[in-house]
Amino acid sequence: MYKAIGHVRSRAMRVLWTLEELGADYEYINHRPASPAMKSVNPSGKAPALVVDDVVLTDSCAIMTFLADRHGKLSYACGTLERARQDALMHQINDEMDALLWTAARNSFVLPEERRLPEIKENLRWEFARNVDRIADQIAGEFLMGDMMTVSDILLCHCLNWAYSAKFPVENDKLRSYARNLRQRDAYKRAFALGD
Ligand SMILES: N[C@@H](CCC(=O)N[C@@H](CS)C(=O)NCC(=O)O)C(=O)O
Repeated sequence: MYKAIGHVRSRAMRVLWTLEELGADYEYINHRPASPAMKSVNPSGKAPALVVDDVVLTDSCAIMTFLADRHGKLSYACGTLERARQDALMHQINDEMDALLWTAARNSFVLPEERRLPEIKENLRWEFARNVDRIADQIAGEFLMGDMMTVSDILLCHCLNWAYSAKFPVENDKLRSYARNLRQRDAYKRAFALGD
């Protein structure tokens, strides 16, 4: 059984949603990011982590990709062109969405107060709004890559949810309706409900 560690209202949601999509057996351990409990699992205090056979795996994208490969779902096979494209999409979403949202969060409440530069958020919002259309243009069907859902959809939908709560604009109808459909999935709802 997997142990999925980290609060569901953090990047841990990506891992929990992946586990639900795969129908995998797991235990959810609710540790807050940067808490002593989280540091006892991952010394950086960063969430999520996944414990597999007593080995601690870190980084949400690495964990999602590992799980998808292991269960033969939500991913194209290693060494295929589709997989290269899937990995490229993951990097793009990390560069063009996650990084901007995370920089905004760090300058709002994560960094020590004297290190925060709140004025940077206006620039980050502008850049995010520009990147939204770029990602939306790449949605090839019901899912980012067409007919098959992949871990890139979980990453993108999570970043769009995060954008909503951080008040970053997602003014693109295609992207909004794409995310709305993903949120209707039973696996998404089951993972989200872990935070209730
Ligand atoms: N690239 C990592 C980032 C992990 C990360 O920064 N997680 C946040 C919570 S969403 C965290 O634990 N922050 C606490 C900290 O940075 O001290 C991933 O995707 O897992």
